[in-house]
Amino acid sequence: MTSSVVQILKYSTVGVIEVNNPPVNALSQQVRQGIWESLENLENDNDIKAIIIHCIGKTFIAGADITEFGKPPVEPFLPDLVNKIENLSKPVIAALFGTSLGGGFEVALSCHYRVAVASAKVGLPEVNLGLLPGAGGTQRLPRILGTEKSLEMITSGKHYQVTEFENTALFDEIYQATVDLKAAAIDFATNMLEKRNLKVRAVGQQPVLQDISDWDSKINKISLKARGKKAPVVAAELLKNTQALSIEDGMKLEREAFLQLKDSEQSSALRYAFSIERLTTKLPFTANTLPVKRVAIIGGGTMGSGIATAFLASGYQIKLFEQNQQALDAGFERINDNFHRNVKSGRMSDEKMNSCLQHLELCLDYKQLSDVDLVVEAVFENIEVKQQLFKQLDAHCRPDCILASNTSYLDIEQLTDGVSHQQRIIGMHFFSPANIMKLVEVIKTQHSSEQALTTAVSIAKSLGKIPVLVGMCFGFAANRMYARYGREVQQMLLEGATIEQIDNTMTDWGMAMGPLSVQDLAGIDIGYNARKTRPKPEYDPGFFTASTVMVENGRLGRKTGKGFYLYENGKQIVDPQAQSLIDEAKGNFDFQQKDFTNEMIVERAMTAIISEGLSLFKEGIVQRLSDIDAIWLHGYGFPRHKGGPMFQGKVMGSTVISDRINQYRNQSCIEIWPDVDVQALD
Ligand code: T1G
Repeated sequence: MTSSVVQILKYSTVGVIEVNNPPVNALSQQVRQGIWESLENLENDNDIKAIIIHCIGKTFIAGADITEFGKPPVEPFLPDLVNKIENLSKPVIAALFGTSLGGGFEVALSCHYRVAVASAKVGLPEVNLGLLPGAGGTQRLPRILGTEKSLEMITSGKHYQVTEFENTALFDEIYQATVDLKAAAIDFATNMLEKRNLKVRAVGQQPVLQDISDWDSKINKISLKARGKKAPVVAAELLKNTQALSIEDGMKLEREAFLQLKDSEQSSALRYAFSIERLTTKLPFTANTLPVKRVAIIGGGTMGSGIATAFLASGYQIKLFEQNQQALDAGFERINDNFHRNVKSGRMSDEKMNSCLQHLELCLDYKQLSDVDLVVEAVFENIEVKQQLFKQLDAHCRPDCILASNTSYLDIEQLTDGVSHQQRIIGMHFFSPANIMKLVEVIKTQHSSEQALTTAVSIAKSLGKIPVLVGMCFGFAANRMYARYGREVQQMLLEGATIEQIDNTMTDWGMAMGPLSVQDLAGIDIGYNARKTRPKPEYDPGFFTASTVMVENGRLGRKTGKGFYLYENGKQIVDPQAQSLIDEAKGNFDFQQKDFTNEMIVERAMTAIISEGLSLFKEGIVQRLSDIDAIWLHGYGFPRHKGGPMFQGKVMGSTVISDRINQYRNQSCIEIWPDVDVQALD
């Protein structure tokens, strides 16, 4: 009995159901059907006394098939499949490796035994998709681990090393990572059969281990942490309300809650986010990637040291280049601190840190760059400085060495004018802190080769980053859109909104930080200096007046102890002085003052972002509207359960967006609210 994704193998009295559905053995309809039929086949086979569910490839089942969620469910439904496993007349053993997640872990929980390799991980990450475990996970896990641990696992959506459950009923055997898992599972079944110890142990027939006494305070904490996300709170309530029910009644309530969440906007936004961040690496061309092992990072400042840290942590050989020993030592210290923070937070072991740092070479002489495959420059954001640097790189690096600039807004073609082999020149714009933030804009100049771009995207992915291919324009895609957002909120400051109201409104709506707080964090002078490289738009008299006033009063943000806010001992404090500077500046204009509500602020800010995104798409700076959402999710702390600005635009629809743009254009001008193709949102 075989299908293209599930086959049966027989080893004496042990039947193995083998799943082979790359890339992650997701429980597609075909896989569910194949397992269902294989269970029936083996249950009716008198020679078979025990059944193993095993997968080949990189992992045991990693969950339901996310690509099926948007379509009507097709039988066999997963809850029915897991119940079939549990109620089978013969013992079923799950053999776990890789990441057994969601529905995959639920299949394992419905088995009568579970064995795993020590390197395996398990988890119920459904809340990350705006869902909850919908195939018995909320009912079986508490029957094995108790409600307290189950509540943590289900509402956090985290992945757990199986060794964490060594002395619990979750696993019957945990083998060394190098074991032949299928053989070990067959031995386990055979030995247990010989000892007549292999029983049909139905987890669902056991009582829930009710070890939570303070449900309300736990649920309250979960709700605060959820910051508007529904799924974790619904899951917690479900666990509380079903802990004393039978598995049948509990699964009925689980199913209802699951279906309700599945149809929610939050879940479609979170599922959208999951898929689009994997879409960004799909390029409109195919080219071989160049081999890159040795990378030179030029500049050991905040950005350069962060970028070097990211490369080192992913196993690259790094040459950190600076212009003098003092700067080089400072760069090394920053990298060292980054690694020590990783170790302190438990993200990295001491051994791993030491082996990474072994791959760091400190350089002062351009000649040392003659063998590198890629250079990422992160020197001072000044055209002349960068032009001088690129001349040196051209003279000392191999002609096929990719030269990437980390500039956030300078014209890369201008920086590299005269450099040989222009096809190897690109941008790789990391976001600060570069060892933490996932977004990398891979910037295509008019000469960049498809090979150089493909290589840069593949490298960014190997760093665990989200690369987005963007074209050349001032601020590329991310900063251009963020500047549009900044312009709109600062214009609202000139029309009556206050600093605190703007930031609180946007954070209450879900943004990780208020836009004015972001200015203070980054340094208000960064944008101010960037804008000074271009003429002030005649059509926009109020253009970034608030930032200008701050900078001209020495208020650059956190780094000077005050900007839009005051900073004392790291605490951000509302500063009436900042607001009065803006109120004073308002006197130079005759903008109609408005009594802003929070909704007005969000609506206008979102429409500005969506409008700029549509312009970027129309100009071909980005390949997809969803790439813009990946930028906002991973570059600017956009609330993941709202999908991204363009997802929001799709939810609101082209007519609403068009009407809003027209309304704002009438109060302003077409240069600020240009014609865009709103139909792209449909
Ligand atoms: N369904 C379909 N495709 C999936 C998938 C899934 N569950 N998970 C990953 N893929 C695809 C992914 O889109 C990409 O495709 C490729 O696999 C490699 O993924 C009833 C309802 C498993 C840790 O949430 O966390 O079960 O881009 O790049 O970095 O209660 O994928 O190559 O075309 O991420 O090695 C629960 C989600 C579902 C797991 C592997 N499960 N996946 O990471 O590879 S809901 C999840 C992951 C559920 C039940 C409920 C990761 C991974 P492509 P990748 P990776």
